[in-house]
Amino acid sequence: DLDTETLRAEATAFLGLFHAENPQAGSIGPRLAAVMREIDLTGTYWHTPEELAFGARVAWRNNERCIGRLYWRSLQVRDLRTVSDAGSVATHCFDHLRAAHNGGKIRPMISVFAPETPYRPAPRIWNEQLIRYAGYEQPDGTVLGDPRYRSFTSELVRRGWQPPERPGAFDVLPLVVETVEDGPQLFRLPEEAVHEVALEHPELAWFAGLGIRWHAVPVISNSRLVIGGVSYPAAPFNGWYMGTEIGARNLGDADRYALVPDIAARMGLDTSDETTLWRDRALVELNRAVLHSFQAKGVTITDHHTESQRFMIHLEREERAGRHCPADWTWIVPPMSGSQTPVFHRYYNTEPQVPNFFTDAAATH
Ligand code: HEM
Ligand code: NRG
Repeated sequence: DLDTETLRAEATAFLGLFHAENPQAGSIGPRLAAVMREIDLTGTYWHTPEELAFGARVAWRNNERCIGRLYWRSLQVRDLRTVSDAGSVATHCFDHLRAAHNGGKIRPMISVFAPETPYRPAPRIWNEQLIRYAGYEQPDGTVLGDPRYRSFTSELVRRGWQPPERPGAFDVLPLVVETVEDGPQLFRLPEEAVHEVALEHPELAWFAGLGIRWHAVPVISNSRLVIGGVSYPAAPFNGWYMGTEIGARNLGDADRYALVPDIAARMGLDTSDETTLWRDRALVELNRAVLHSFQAKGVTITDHHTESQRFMIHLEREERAGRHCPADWTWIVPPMSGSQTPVFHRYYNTEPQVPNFFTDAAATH
């Protein structure tokens, strides 16, 4: 039928790529024949560990939104395809957090759980990332914590999650793993798997008193990894943070923690007149605090100038390898001082490529 027809075509294209870039893997003929036979019999096929690792790395290499792709070859791949029950998925996610944190020297890593198959739906992780902070709607309509997770937080409360006795602005949400057998199940994250950095500023002594913190490792957990037509809906992955993700967006956006007006006021800036650029000045200090605090604690982080330069090197390397590197300007250009980075001043290939990561609309909370 049409589905297996598409699967055959995507499997063929992927195996072609795999064998072209990995000559040591031998000739494609026998492998291709075996995969076609397997699709005939089962409606899907099982990647070799080598195909899986290559496919995950190339999915990163192909992701048009990621500025950190220079390191795509270094991705550590945890092959957990035989793991499918909710409790084991959760436990392996917590192990992933510990292994990726690595005492502060963060390792880019992906954990690939059971694939989607015609005979068994894959497990799914509801959370956007393994570590996210609750957002509690207050009686006065404001939100305590991260407003982005306001509806997800109330959904979890409906499902029996008990927030801490005294709710705070940085309460880690439980993990939700859904399987066909057991439906969605909630798991509290073990404390030692959650590493956080308390923010302080290199000069502004009052900054530490604000009690702002952020988690050390971003592990995206609601992206579907697709390799050669096979879907892995549960495949959480991480690299390290670029400071602006935290300082300019998570803590700065008006619909997130919205800290800029408060910091500007404490800096004594004139916030009655936009032309003083108080927003820009406060945003810079907030971002300096993020980079400074991660560095002081020995947790890997990068700044948007360094990462932009590295991305330019990546583009050069890809071109030299004869590949078209797809990139989305609106995601690649950093959210502050864009024109001060080289990635701002050019156009990119936008033709999408597979393998890749896809965000399921249904899985977004
Ligand atoms: C997006 C940096 C590693 C896959 C991004 C973004 C940044 C970034 C700044 C944009 C995020 C945003 O604006 O919200 C980095 C850095 C890494 C890294 C510094 C350090 C090694 C990885 C790894 C993978 C990956 C290991 C996958 C294996 C992605 C994907 C997106 C993305 C799929 C799009 C996310 C979305 O659609 O929300 N990355 N990244 N990145 N990155 Fe990376
Ligand atoms: N902006 C999000 C994270 C998105 C992906 N960024 C990375 N990915 N650095 C946030 O939590 O702020 N990564 O795999 O390292």
